[in-house]
Amino acid sequence: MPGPSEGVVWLKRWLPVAGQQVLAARCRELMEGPAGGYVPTVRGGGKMRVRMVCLGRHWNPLTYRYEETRADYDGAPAPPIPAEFAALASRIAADAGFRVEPDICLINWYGPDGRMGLHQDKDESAASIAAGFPVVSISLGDTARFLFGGLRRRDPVEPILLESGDAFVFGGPARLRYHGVSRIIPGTSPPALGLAGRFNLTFRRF
Ligand SMILES: O=C(O)CCC(=O)C(=O)O
Repeated sequence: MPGPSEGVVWLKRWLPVAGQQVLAARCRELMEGPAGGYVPTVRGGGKMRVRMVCLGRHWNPLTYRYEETRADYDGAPAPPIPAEFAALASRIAADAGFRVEPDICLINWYGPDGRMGLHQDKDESAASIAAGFPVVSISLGDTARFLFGGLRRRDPVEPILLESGDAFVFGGPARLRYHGVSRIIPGTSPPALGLAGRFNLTFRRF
């Protein structure tokens, strides 16, 4: 597992279960609210294997650009990122040794068959990526088999089991490392959350 000197920090069980319950309830509301969750269709016509909601800016899966409204779906404006979400992400980043005020949050819901192919997060501004502002992720619910690779798609990937409450941060020289989710492990969520699946929140600075 790469470490802080390489820009990668895994904060196991960063968020206690009580905090996870609060965050999971907010994620549910946002998924079900106006401009809530939908299953995006990507370039080439395939459906993603997650339900997604974007806060702060909408990530368009057809153009791979951020925009104000959901041009690929229903034209609804992206809801703002709640101040408490941005503050939470800044705290996680600080614990990982980074200073950042994220202005985008993508919430992904993974059902039992959820997964996400290996990709780089490179649609933020060139200035943000050059500055190495990290991607900050926090997981809730079922454990995910997260794959963390290198800067080239063909580099070896390391499987990491991200559990509920875990935060994972990669920035600086690691900002463009490939990553994805190969599977969810059903039945592993803390019972107190009442989740049959997984929420993952990723924060970035545009
Ligand atoms: O679900 C995860 O842990 C990763 C999500 C992800 O890769 C993304 O939103 O870009």
